[in-house]
Amino acid sequence: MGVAVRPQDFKGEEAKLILSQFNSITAENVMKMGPIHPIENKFYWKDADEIVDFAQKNKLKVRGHALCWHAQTPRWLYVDQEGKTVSKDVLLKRLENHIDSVVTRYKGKIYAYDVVNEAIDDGQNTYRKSKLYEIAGEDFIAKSFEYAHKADPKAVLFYNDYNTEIPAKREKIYTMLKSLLAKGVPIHGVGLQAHWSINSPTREELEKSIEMFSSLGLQIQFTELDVSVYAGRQGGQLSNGSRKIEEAVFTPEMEQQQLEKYQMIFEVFRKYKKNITGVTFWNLSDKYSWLDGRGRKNYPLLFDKELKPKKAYNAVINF
Ligand code: 9MR
Repeated sequence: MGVAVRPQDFKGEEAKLILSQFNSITAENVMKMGPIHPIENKFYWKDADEIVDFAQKNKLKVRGHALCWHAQTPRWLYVDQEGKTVSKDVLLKRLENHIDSVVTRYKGKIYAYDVVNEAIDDGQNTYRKSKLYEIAGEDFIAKSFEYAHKADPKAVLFYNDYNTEIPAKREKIYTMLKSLLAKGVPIHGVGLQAHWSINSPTREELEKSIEMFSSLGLQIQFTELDVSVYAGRQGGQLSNGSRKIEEAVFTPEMEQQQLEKYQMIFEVFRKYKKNITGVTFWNLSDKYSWLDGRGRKNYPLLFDKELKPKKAYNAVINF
C-alpha cells in the first residue's frame, strides 16, 4: 500500500502517518524529468534523493514516477542550440541518457518504474499527439522500456495511464500493450492511475479492466488512487490553471457516496488480489491534494485535513 509524497511530508505528523499506514512511496513530482533534469547536462537530485533516503531508512519500497511523460518535460529535450526541433535520433539519445542516469542512480533502491506515462489519446487518435510522438512516433514507447530494462534488469516496468476504465481508451491501451509484448518489449505491468470520483468507475467497468489487462499476463498496480467528491470523470490531467481555491464543504452526502465508492473499490481489489501487486494513493490526506489546484477544495483521500482517518478509511479496512 503506497502513497505519493513530497519531501516536505517527511516531517512531523505527516511522516508518522506515512510510516504507520504505508509500505511504499512514490514521488508526486520530484522525480519527473522537468524537476530532476532541468538542463541537458545537469541533474537536480536533491529532492529525489530525499525520497529514496527516507524509504531506505524506514524500509519502504519506492515506485519511480515517471521516466517518460509528455508533461513536465524540460524544453531542452526537444530543441537544438538554435531552437530548432531535434531529429528522432537525437531525441531518443537524450531520452536514453535521461532514463539510464535515473535508473542507474537508484538501482536496487527503486523496485518499479512508471516508464511511459499517458501515451494514449483520450479522443479519436490512438496515440497522444505529444511532442515526443511528433518527433519519434510510437517508437519512443518501446525504446523507453528497453533503456530502463538495460539500466536495471531487475526493475519492474510499468506502462501507466488514466481513464483506463473507459472502454474506448481501455481497448487502445490493451492493443498497444499486446503488440509491445508480442515484440518482446520488456514490460511487466500496467499502472491504472485510478483518479476516480464518487460516480465512476462502476464495479463492472473496474472488473472488466482488471480482467482484460491481466489476460495479457501483466501485473496490475493502481498507481494514483483518489476519489473526487465531485461528480464526473476527473481524468488525470493538469489543473485548470485557477490558482484560487474555493473552500467547499465536505457534505454528509459526499462523505457517504465516497465511502461507498471506496468500499466497492477495495472489494474489487480484494477479489482480484492475485492480479494486483500494489495500490498507491495520490497524496496523503485531504490537507493537500493535487485536485485542490482545480479551483475548489476537494476531499479525495482516506485521511482528513487533520490527518485523522475518515469513515471511508474504516469502511476500507473493516471487511
Ligand atoms: O500531482 C501532480 C501535480 O502536483 C502536478 O502539478 C501535475 C502536473 O505535472 O502532476 C500531478 O501528478 C500527475 C501524475 O504525475 C500523472 N498522472 C496524473 C497526475 C495528476 O495530474
